Amino acid sequence: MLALASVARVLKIFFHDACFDGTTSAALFAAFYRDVIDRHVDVQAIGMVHKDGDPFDGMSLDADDHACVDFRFCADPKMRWWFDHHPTAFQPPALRSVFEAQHQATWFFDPEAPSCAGLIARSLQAGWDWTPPAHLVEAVTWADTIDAARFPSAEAAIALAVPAQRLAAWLAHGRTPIDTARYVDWLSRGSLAEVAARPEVAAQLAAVETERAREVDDVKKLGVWAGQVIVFDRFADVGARSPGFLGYLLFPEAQYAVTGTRTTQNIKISVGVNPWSDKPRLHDIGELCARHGGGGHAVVGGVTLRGDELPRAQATLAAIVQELADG
Ligand SMILES: [Mn+2]
Repeated sequence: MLALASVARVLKIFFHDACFDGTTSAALFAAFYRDVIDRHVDVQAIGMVHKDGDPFDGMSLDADDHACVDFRFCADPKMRWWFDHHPTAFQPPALRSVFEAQHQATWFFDPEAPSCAGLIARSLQAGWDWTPPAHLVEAVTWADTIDAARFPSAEAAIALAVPAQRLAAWLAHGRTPIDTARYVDWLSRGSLAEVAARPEVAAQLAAVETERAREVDDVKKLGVWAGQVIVFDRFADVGARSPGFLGYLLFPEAQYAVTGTRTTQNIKISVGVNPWSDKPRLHDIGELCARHGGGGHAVVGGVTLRGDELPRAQATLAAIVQELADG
């Protein structure tokens, strides 16, 4: 047990944006903080995206306390709490020696954990004897399933039948940073079903379902083969989404999928191994993406560049496809 004497007024939680596990992790930590550290804490949830260079550059650690969940290690001593399970958490790799030398009791890293939310739940139970409320236990179980793609089939993975999967699809696209910060607060206090039923969210979830049908047609037309890699280049279509698991449903022979998407702010290259392919995986995707300025896990990763770096993004996508296609 740690002695936690200081009372925090404002807690900033930096979390992996647009991600079911990232938001569940943030909601879980917010609930813990209210239960154990400061009942009246004002939580500010801030979505983080992986980018080339230091993603914390320009993020001010000016609150009373700071936490980072499901996202890269930040060596600033003001980042008192840290939980991550991404093998590429230490960038540059020299940061790993800071982590290892300091051994903070409030830093947790387990690259084997299927979800960061699961890692947080286990760590807070062991260290602070805190048991999450039932609604968050349910969300953690879903984070383990979704983040590790533990679905029996691509059909099951893209299903929108239950609130967790509808919310995961909505988080992946279609919401604003403010929506997401409010979502984290709601989930810290209520169940996935309750959050999905909120009027602010329900209408957007319905829109996600409507767009799914159109998305199936678009993605079918979009896929281009490069060896065993299916490539979805959506750079020309600003705001278009990554097909995610839908890509594997429509192109089940693919061993890897590489997608390029673009908003006005960011350009993203997403790379994944088909979880339902029985062919052996020859590449570590997180390591491959890290070499291009991104990161991720062994089976899924990405590179995020600035919105004005299209030529570099096109070259990066081509290089990644080439490397995967060469086997
Ligand atoms: Mn995660």
